[in-house]
Amino acid sequence: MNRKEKNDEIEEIKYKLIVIGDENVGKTAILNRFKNNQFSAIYEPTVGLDFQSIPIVIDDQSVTLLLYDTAGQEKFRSLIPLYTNEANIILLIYDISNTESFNNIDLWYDSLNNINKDEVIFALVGNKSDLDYNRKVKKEEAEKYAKEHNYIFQEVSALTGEGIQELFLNKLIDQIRTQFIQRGKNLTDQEEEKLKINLNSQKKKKEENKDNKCCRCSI
Ligand SMILES: Nc1nc2c(ncn2[C@@H]2O[C@H](COP(=O)(O)OP(=O)(O)O)[C@@H](O)[C@H]2O)c(=O)[nH]1
Ligand SMILES: [Mg+2]
Repeated sequence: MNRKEKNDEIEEIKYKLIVIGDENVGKTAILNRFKNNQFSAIYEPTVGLDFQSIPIVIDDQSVTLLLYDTAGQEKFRSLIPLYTNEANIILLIYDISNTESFNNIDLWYDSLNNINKDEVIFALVGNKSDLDYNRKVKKEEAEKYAKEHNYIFQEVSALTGEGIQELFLNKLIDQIRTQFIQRGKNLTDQEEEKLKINLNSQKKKKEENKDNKCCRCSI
């Protein structure tokens, strides 16, 4: 969570979400399914990075989700730290019809050596649930693995959209909310006061703009 202060006001909170996993597991497809189906988002391509920002509101707090797609870095695991720098949410993605992609999740996790893993929300995501007839990774096995490692777990299909809302709008948002509560407790009195002022001004703006909503994702 990056809370940048400027002119005594606390700016919106930004959460950087990144996807990692073998090539072809459906990282790009999952992000596209989430962006295009659930939200009207603004596309902001950046040189060398595919990156998009999505505004959401959680309990009156504006949060911008920054979704980063790999630009082929998954071919070279050693390049991953460049991309995962300052990530707040990491989706570890495998393909349920590809055992190797599941077995490689450990390697992907181990390659994250430049971040404080305790600060990051991890989710293990089994994509291509529509290929159940060709399933190689048992749901129970993956679920158990996720539990042991304290990861959120969700099977999804970027193709049909199954599980996508559950992952992004329920499980991840709940976890962000939990982090707010935990971190709120650690704020100094001064920080807390600033946060309150900022939340009140946001609330006022929201009421003024009630008929002029820019996104459909108020939660
Ligand atoms: N059946 C099925 N195919 C998928 C799904 N998601 C992605 N794909 C296909 O898997 C291939 C790789 O997807 P892509 O998003 O490019 O994978 P990435 O390399 O991890 O970004 C493409 O041919 C996609 O059409 C899914 O949920 N179900
Ligand atoms: Mg891709």
